[in-house]
Amino acid sequence: MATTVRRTSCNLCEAICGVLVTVDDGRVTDIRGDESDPLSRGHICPKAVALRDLQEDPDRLTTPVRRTADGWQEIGWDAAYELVVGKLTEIQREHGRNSVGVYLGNPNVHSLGALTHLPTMIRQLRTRNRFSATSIDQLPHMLASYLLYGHQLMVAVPDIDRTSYLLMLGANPLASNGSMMTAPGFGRRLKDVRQRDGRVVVIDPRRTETAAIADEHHFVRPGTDAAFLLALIHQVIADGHARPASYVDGFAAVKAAVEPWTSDRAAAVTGIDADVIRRIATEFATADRAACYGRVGVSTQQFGAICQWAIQVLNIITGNLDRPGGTMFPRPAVNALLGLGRGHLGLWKSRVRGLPEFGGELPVSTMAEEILTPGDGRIRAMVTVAGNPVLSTPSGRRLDEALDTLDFMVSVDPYINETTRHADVILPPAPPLERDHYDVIFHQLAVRNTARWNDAVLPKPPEARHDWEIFRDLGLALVRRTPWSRRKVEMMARLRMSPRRIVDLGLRIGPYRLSLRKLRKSPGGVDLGPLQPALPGALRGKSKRIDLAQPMILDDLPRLESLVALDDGGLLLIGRRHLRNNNSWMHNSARLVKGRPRHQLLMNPADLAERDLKDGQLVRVASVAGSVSVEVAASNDMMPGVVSLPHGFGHGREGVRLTVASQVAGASANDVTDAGLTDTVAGTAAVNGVPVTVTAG
Ligand SMILES: Nc1nc2c(c(=O)[nH]1)N[C@H]1C(S)=C(S)[C@@H](COP(=O)(O)OP(=O)(O)OC[C@H]3O[C@@H](n4cnc5c(=O)[nH]c(N)nc54)[C@H](O)[C@@H]3O)O[C@H]1N2
Ligand SMILES: Nc1nc2c(c(=O)[nH]1)N[C@H]1C(S)=C(S)[C@@H](COP(=O)(O)OP(=O)(O)OC[C@H]3O[C@@H](n4cnc5c(=O)[nH]c(N)nc54)[C@H](O)[C@@H]3O)O[C@H]1N2
Ligand code: SF4
Ligand SMILES: [Mo]
Repeated sequence: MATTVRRTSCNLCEAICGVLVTVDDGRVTDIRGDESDPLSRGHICPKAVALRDLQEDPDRLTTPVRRTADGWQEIGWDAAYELVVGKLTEIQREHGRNSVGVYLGNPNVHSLGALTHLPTMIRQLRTRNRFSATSIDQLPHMLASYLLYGHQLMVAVPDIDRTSYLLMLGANPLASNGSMMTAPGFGRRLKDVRQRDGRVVVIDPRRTETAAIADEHHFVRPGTDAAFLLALIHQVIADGHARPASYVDGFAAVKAAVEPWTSDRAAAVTGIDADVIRRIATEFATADRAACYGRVGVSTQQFGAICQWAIQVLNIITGNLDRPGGTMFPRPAVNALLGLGRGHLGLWKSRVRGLPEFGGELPVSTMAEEILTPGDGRIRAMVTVAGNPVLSTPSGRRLDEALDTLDFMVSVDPYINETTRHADVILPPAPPLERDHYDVIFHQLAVRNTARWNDAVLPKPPEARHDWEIFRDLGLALVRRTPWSRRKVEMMARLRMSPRRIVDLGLRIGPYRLSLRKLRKSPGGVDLGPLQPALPGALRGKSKRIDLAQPMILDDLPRLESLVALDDGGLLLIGRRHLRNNNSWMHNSARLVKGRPRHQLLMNPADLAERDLKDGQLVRVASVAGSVSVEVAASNDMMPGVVSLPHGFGHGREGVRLTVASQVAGASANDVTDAGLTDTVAGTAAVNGVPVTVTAG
């Protein structure tokens, strides 16, 4: 038997762990952590082994399929492209460019080929109805980066390996493995902070797995973190602890804006003791090196933009931005900022609700209404790529129905799931182990500068296509239909360049003058050292200054006045993640889904008792948008008045071809979340803090 051990990386989450894959006669027999990886140092989680399941899953599509009256029929690639491009151009010719909508899902940022070729392909559609997971995820981070640092992707990450005080809000890296900060082995890194006599403080409406290993955890009423953060800033300033750098403007305006937010007022709103708020403010401001970090729980809520701005302001005024152990800007070998514009907000608005675009995309919460509402500019065809918005976006049932009304839909996806079951054509890309990989995005967010290129572990069968080849061929077919222009030539050249060539170029013009040849000599990756201070030089604006006084945010602060009314005895729904789940997919791996069930609604025993409900019974969770029936589990880890339901469950709808997943219990949280509930600043979906009722049934 020919046994080889190949190095690659796991691309299933943002931790990008290095892995060793053993291949026996073309079959994967073992997957383990790579100790020599300079970033992940041997760490992996249970999901890594699922890379093998993805490879071998009999439900995974390997050729394009087309929906017919007699069910799905396999077709050739060229015929599929012709059908797709013909339909899309026909619909656009008849109804205008915006009649084609696009949804780009999460796994795209984990695929090299999607990053190099998908944006160029989508540009050829010239539609303003573009949506992605960004607006139900990290949009507020990108907005804060755009406003303060001049580029939507210039994200400051906590320098976790050197910090002595980490304040975390709305993040559970022990389940998620970290996000908007690539720090594989997050748990171990947290323990190291404490071993160095540092402190880890967690603010979360649930006592999470992360809270359990922190020094301190405080419940916070969902959606009220903004008040907590403003009170911290208030207190830091009142104590005379503010020391913004010389290149920071707008301090006076911030001081005035946080004036009303005393610790006492914030305590009444958040449920966190005023003394605790004051103490955290003092400890944070006087710690050697402190970093404040907030993730999904403080992004996908009604005040996400204020939260992410306030987190930056707290780091900035305490002198922790851009210093070791504070929050810092990575300097990756390929500068991802070059591949993406600086950002913009509100250049156009959504047709029905008038919500603003950000970076060229409209809020995903408007997608269903843009399909369903008659009139000029209505979406009549959809392109979805690596996404399952029926399960992943709010008011999912409505979207499910909306997709049914389309004239045409094409999905680039390896599975027939709750979303792609509506497609007319599905184009499946080759799986991760058959691809070359370089992490353009997550090196940009990593807590240490490293670089790693991986050749594909397994050969791709000749009849399969890489995702970049699919985007190249669709893109070229679309461009060919346009009249000659300089742009046309440029687009064709860009689409024809391979990901290898693009990464090689990026490495060569990058700060370390690497090349693909050099990187391939170290398949375990190269270490480029700890993060380094970079400001003000690295700021994107001409002035090289940071202006804290962003009108868009300051003008939004009065909306916080509504917070006082929240405490009405009702229940607020939040989400959660589990180590062995991955958003709406990977439930089709039997190895991953085994073990104790994880789909239940978690509820504090006092809230159960108040409603005469019993642990384990079926309950109905209802909001103004919809309801689901699901088992409830009593949990003392839940803040009273808050219930938690993970998203991405609720498989097995008609036509779905996910044999294992269809047997997984649970309901879709997004059948309850409400597309009408958004952070109005940039339209981010507020899937945390949704008012619900829970009754028997
Ligand atoms: N209620 C609630 N809803 C949420 C969240 C929440 O916290 N609460 N979280 C939100 C967040 S942060 C996100 S990012 C979204 C994620 O939601 P989506 O953007 O829908 O992403 P996934 O659920 O990861 O969808 C994965 C899809 O991509 C396909 N896929 C996997 N790998 C590839 C590939 O390499 N190529 C292609 N073409 N397809 C592939 C899978 O088959 C699957 O159909 O969900 C959001 N929804
Ligand atoms: N195993 C696994 N890993 C994943 C994913 C997955 O589905 N499974 N998804 C990946 C993706 S797409 C992303 S974006 C990241 C997300 O990474 P994280 O942000 O770490 O995601 P969560 O584990 O959902 O943690 C969010 C926390 O916010 C809390 N929360 C909810 N509402 C509020 C609130 O109002 N205030 C505060 N302070 N907290 C609140 C929740 O209780 C929860 O503990 O994870 C990634 N990693
Ligand atoms: S933490 Fe798990 S899923 Fe994430 S990259 Fe590492 S092995 Fe893959
Ligand atoms: Mo996400």
